[in-house]
Amino acid sequence: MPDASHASSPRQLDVAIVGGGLAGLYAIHRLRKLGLAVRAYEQGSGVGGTWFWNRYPGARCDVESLEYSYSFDDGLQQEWHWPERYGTQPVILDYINHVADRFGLRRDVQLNTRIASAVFDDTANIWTLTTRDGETIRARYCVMAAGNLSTPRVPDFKGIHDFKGRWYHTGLWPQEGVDFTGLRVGVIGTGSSGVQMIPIIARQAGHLTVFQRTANFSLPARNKPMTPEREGPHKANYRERRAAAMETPFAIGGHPRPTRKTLDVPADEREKTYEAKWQEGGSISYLYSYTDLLVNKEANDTASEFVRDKIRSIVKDRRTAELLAPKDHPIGTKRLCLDTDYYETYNRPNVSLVDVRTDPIREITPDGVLLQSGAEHALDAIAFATGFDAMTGALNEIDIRTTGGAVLREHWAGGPLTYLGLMVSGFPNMFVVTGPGSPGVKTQMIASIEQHVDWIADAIDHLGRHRLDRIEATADAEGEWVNHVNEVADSTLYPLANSWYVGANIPGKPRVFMPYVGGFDRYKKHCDRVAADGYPGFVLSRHEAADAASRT
Ligand code: NA7
Repeated sequence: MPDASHASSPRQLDVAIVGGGLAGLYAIHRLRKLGLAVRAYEQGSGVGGTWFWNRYPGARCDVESLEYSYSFDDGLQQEWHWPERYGTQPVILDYINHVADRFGLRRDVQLNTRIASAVFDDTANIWTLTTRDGETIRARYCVMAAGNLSTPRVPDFKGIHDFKGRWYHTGLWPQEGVDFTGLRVGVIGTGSSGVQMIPIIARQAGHLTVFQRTANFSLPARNKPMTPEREGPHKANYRERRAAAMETPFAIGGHPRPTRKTLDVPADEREKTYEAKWQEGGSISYLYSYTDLLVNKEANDTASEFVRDKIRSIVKDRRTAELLAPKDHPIGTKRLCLDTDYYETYNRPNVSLVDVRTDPIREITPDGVLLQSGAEHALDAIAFATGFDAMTGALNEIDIRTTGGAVLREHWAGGPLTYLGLMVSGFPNMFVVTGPGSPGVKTQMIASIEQHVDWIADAIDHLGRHRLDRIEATADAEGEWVNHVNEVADSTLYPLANSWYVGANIPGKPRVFMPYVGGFDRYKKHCDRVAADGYPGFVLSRHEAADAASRT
């Protein structure tokens, strides 16, 4: 419960952290080590963020578990045992809870607390955060660790509230789980969440109807139990492996970098390479087949067609296979899904695929889903796998402004503007973890979280050591960075896809390519250089009014 005792006298912090997921927890740990008074505010009733909320059947990380974990403490990474190649949601949530206990983080997390507004007082040099329950918190610095895929979106379908059955969203899945046994179930959406969930629901449901607007590429995960032969050598060289991962574009180690261009390789050799990668499982390995798969359309076509042919060979019904074979985007330009038996599921007699690209959903009726053509699909339950207001949704839900008149929603009305994805001009002392303009979502997320939080902690430490107390990105640096992010994206195939990277799943959202796709390695070096050079692109200052206020 929110701590009502602070309603009248605001809590005073050095750093207020919004979010109690992987980023918020590490921020507590890292900033506390600087001797700062910190506290994280988390709307969930438990820590874990994404892994707290996304409890849909089959929810699993698509990065291997030995990689997708914190690196900041060697004892932690040595003692934790991951039971499988890829972590499931329950196991990852257990891990996060273990971390919270092991490092005593819970005492600085306030659960069930949603931040409604954050206002920076330009004169007093202080952020004031207000919770939905009216508690106020004052802090010198504010760290937004609110997540990139944390604002679930159910499309605004007419009639949804009159549906007689039960409906769910993957990102707000009931903690007690859902029993679909024998029911007529509809899944709307075939991104990563739908692709993971569909095979499992198909095994429970009486009948499963999948409503697909856009086919996505999916590769076999080839999940398997962790073996001592896999775990032992990895842990024996964990530090070296983590350091090597920092030198890669996705912050994921263990995959040799490609050296050859796709079209320099004879077609039969290419097929063998793709086949080996398909058998190996995982997305990085496949995208690392050749150097140019994400920048050369003709090269990409070969990798895309290989997967389309796989789909055609697995799915028996030809029409269904063609519907499932993506043709509107190059492979890898949308989040590449990993699955277990996804395409095979469409061979089950109790599963049908409905193409809502050619015949869109008109409305949800009390009995099911009605399409524009008039066709109606009777359902007992609907699972929305329709995604999130990605990257900007969580911050835009908070009323973030300054007494000087800056309003984040207005500043970002045409798309998010940041410098390095870390700060926003006009909003001093507010840091963003893995936000738009950073490579976060295109990398092993925990590596990016640690890199961002370390950079933020070092910046705050730098300010303190130089008796400074304000840092702000300049508008020029922000503009240059946004241009750079766009230029890099435009040199790749990414902008060809309608994905959440460009906000395409949210009607009316400005189409801007949000992640930095120049690579984690390049980005980290750039951030390190900015810090080493005394923070060019930022204005660092000492704030007299705040000094006066703090003396009174
Ligand atoms: P995604 O990847 O955004 O997928 C959402 C899916 O829902 C996608 O197939 C959408 O089709 C579909 N969708 C959205 N709105 C509609 C409507 N109105 N009608 C029909 N279909 C719709 O979200 P996920 O949760 O699967 O994955 C998010 C990330 O989490 C993932 O990338 C990983 O990083 C982890 P569309 O493609 O827009 O045509």
